[in-house]
Amino acid sequence: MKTAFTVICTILFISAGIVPVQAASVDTLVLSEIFYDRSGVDDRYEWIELFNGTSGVIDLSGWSIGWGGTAYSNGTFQLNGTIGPAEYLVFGGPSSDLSNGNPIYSLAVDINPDLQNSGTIADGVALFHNPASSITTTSIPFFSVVYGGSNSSGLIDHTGAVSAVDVGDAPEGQSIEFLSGLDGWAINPSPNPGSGSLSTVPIPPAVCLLGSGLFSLFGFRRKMIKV
Ligand SMILES: [Ca+2]
Ligand SMILES: [Ca+2]
Ligand SMILES: [Ca+2]
Ligand SMILES: [Ca+2]
Repeated sequence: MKTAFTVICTILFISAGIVPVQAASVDTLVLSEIFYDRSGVDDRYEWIELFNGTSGVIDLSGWSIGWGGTAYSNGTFQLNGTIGPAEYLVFGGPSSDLSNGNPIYSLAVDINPDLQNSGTIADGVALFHNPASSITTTSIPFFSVVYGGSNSSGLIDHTGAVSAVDVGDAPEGQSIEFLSGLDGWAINPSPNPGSGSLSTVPIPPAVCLLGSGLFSLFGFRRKMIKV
């Protein structure tokens, strides 16, 4: 009966259109978009966007970004501040105009050295759940993206294994964007710093869980009365 109740709840939620699209949901802090190749000089126009897919505020002081061609530790910077649930934040610049999507920076920092522009040999950007000062060539990222041709440099993913190439090389003026765990990364011809299509993992149908619990309690009491 409890299972039946859950099934009924699920049907009700689906029929009411309340069940969100799972494909765009993430449940962690992720790199959500990277702009690494402007039309013209890249310096001071590159940016990295993060998305908080959790239901809580994340203190970014324990997190950092690393990037490079041969290793993520070729360049690093320390994040700071906080990022709220389902919030996008953009780091980099500090320049902002139409050529790089008009970003508004949470942390205006000249990414130095500049992000690699990929090509036949893939490059990578990684999010570390460690301070920047501790990042080495062997640090395992919390989340990463490898973009471009072949990953002949052996950049690793969050498992510590050599990463697959996540997405091709974005033409200048375009970005690479994380769409979700299922859809992965894609080249975005219209960079959208500070926004996107990601959402947090939907809250379990609390009403159903509560209802299911009450049903159990009610059923239990009925049994008690019978005895
Ligand atoms: Ca660049
Ligand atoms: Ca360029
Ligand atoms: Ca720079
Ligand atoms: Ca975006």
